[in-house]
Amino acid sequence: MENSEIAKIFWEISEFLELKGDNPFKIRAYQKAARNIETLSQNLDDIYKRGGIAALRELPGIGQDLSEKIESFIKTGKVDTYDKLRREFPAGFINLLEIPSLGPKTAMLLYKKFKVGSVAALEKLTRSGKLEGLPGFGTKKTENILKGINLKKRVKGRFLLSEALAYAEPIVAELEKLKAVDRLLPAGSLRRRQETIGDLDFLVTSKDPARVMSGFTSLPQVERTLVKGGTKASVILKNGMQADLRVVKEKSFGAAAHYFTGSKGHNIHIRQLAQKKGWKVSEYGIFNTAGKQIGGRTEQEMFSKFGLQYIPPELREMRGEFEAAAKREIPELIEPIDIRGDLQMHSDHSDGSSTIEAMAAAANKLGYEYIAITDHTRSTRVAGGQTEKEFLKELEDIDRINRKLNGFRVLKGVEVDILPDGTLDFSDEVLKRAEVVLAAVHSNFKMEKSKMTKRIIRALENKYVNLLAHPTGRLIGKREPYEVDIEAVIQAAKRTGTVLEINAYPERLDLSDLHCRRAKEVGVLLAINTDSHSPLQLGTMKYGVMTARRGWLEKSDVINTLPVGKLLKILARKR
Ligand code: DGT
Ligand code: CA
Ligand code: CA
Ligand code: ZN
Repeated sequence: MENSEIAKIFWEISEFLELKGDNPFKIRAYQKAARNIETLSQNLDDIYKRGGIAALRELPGIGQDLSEKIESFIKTGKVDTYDKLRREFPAGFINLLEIPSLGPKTAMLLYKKFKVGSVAALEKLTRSGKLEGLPGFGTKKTENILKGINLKKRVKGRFLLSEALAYAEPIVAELEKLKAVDRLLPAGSLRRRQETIGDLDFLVTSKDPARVMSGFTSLPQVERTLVKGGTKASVILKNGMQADLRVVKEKSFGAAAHYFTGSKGHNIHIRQLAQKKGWKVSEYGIFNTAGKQIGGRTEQEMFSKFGLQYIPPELREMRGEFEAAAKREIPELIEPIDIRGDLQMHSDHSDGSSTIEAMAAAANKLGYEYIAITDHTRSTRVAGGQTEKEFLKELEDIDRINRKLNGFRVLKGVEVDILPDGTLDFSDEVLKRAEVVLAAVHSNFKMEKSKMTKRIIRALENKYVNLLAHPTGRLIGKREPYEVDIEAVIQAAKRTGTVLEINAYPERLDLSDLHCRRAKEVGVLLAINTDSHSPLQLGTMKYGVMTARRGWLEKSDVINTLPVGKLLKILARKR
């Protein structure tokens, strides 16, 4: 069983309950559990095998009731509550729920009024213009429905980087166990750390390709085999993803690694460089005019033979990497080990599932020197946002906790809401008391572009705002970024000395790689934060680092690589 399967069931249960107008706390509990499960680094199956239902109950956000539902799903592949709820609603309606921008309430309305029971039928209906003019269905709303349909089509069949990595991991482990496998490299977009992954590409060197082929196609993760040749195979995995495997000889390993890592555009450029010299490049090597192999045993040679500095996989996107490599100006990309702390997370003072102490202990274990606790403010009621008074009380708790911690530091932070007019949810008097103020948009996402841009810039102009959290608000495959002039926001960050966040939460990765790069060019500093709601989620930092690397960032571009003293100085520079 995949964790994502049970997470999806919990999400859907929450949606059904919402539709029925059930208890909001119950709904929230399902959503929280689903979110926690999605970012869990271990497989629920394994946890259950090792510790039974008691171990499930220890997971954040999973109580008696939900642990029983997980157990039932592991044992029988079914959850009764879910099946019952589904039966209460018509099947056609369930199909509509798959559109990201369509909430259960609107879906139900459309279903009842127009008897549409499929995504295709809804698209037709929306395009016909019949929806416009209905109460509650302006041009904006129908546009959003179409956007949601497009979004669903576009990401269809693609997987989040985090999902693909988690899925590839056990496959890599299984393949490495095969005796016939000498070298193994997961290549393709996965190696380039692209934010969504179409399929997995494995490269193997072996003296016995036939053995590798049969080993690969009989992996437990394989659903069915599409192609099985002498050195190539393609399979469909049980999660619906395709995986390709290629076997090459040792002397071609570098050329094949380069070829199968891509991107396609990057590969084509290398071929053109070869042509200019009268050479030929393929996945088997670099060959001279006489057809003799003159390079390609190592990947390094794929660059050095052309007088280029080595280009890390994350940069192979035809975004100026060849020019930089020729000038020997490839950046020294940030590494996970450079991270010294995490500046966005939630505790049980708002919608987190753990105490401040537990978050600190977990971060300490990861080798961090500090964290900032940044609970929500009052306007974000659904996420347990605190009043000013509750927040000031939390600060006292943090002081008390810090006195007990040896050297590790919990910074006093807050994730304050940016209200529709760009003012903040807490007064300056209160914000002043925090060491790290993150400002974020959590409501009124559908503003006009110029208004949204003004709203955010006004927040950046507040001298207590250190950081803009998840600057575009996107959820990959679920919600488009809000309409905002990101260039103007980056310029405002520069002018006001505000740091921009790379939110490492797997479906956010916000800022995206390209925006990070632009921020760096303009001279804006960044912070990579996990936005964790439980200790286990702290591990998602790696996805943020991957995004930063694709954004050409170095250690010096990211403030949470600094020791706490220097960090606090940077944070204090606006005040
Ligand atoms: P994906 O799977 O859509 O997330 O993206 P990739 O980049 O993994 O693409 P994929 O799986 O089609 O191919 C893996 C790599 O193989 C790709 O990055 C570059 C190389 N490759 C595939 N087809 C071609 C091609 O037609 N020309 C060249 N030059 N390289 C190719
Ligand atoms: Ca691929
Ligand atoms: Ca492929
Ligand atoms: Zn937030």
